[in-house]
Amino acid sequence: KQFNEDHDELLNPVRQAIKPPPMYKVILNNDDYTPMDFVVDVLLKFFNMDEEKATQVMLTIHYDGKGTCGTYTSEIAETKVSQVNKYAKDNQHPLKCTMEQA
Ligand code: TYC
Repeated sequence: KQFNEDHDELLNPVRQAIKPPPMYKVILNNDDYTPMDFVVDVLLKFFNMDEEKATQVMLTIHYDGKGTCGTYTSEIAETKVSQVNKYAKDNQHPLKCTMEQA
């Protein structure tokens, strides 16, 4: 019994180290002004989608109010959110990108 308890305690840092990291969904939110073509462009440019997938995701967002563009670790998700929001702002569109835990 004592052996098993010691063994368990020794394995704890190993279990922590191999635990998968928390994942985050990167989300695009619908609005009334951003052109559909610009949203498709964002999905092609930042989320490595092909034209057909990008069009499908853009229409889902348009009809449902928001949609998931991809699922990433916190660091990569944060980078995508900043890049997309900067790209939208630089092009004077109100498009908003956000993230939430998957
Ligand atoms: N609703 C926009 C329009 O009709 C298109 C749009 C789609 C905007 C998705 C934002 O995340 C978005 N032009």
